[in-house]
Amino acid sequence: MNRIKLAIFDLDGVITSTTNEHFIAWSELFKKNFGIDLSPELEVRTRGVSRRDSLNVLLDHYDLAVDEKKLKALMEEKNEHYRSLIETFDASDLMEGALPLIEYLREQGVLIALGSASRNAPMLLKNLGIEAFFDFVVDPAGKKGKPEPDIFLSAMRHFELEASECIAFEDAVAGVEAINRAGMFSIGVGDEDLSHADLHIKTFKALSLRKIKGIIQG
Ligand code: B16
Ligand code: MG
Repeated sequence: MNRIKLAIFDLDGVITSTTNEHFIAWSELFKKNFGIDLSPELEVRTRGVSRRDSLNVLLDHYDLAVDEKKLKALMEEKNEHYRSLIETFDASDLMEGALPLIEYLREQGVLIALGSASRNAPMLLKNLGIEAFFDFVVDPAGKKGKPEPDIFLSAMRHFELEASECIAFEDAVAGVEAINRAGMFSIGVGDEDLSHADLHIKTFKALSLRKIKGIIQG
């Protein structure tokens, strides 16, 4: 009998990589509107962070202040460009090993949810052809963004589970922090310093079925 009943996946950086597309859209926005070339090291500070919070991080970095109307216009402009960049995404853009892991977890009777901060997540899941693998997709609208735990807790509550019955996968520092604050077992994926995760793997190839079976059986 599994102890773990629900696995929650982040999208960007875990199931597919849209890091470049997000940053290209932010970079063009700042160049066009403020004549600024975004410093590449800012990219990591927008990972897993909502659109509005990402924009505020970038504006603060350059000591720029805009009113709410301009803020909304900037978010909209960035999003339109970002959506045009991900239009061509398909199954070939899935992160290696992500889908086999999801399929294995489903075979083991574990429910699958998406816990992404991205409001474009439903479109991406469709483009990637993996909508049907998800029992629940969290709507991030109106929820506190990562590192607050709300997105992960929302999936847990949907299935009326306890945190000890959930695991979650994240590529971002703020995302792992959010899982930890939710009290769930956190699995950090990728090259970032995710030493605060309960388990950190560079790629899904590093996660054997034996290991994941051990985690879900507790
Ligand atoms: P959107 P995740 C996050 O996705 C991205 O990592 C982050 O860069 C982005 O700002 C955020 O989604 C919001 O995305 O503008 O599409 O609503 O990693 O939580 O899946
Ligand atoms: Mg992410």
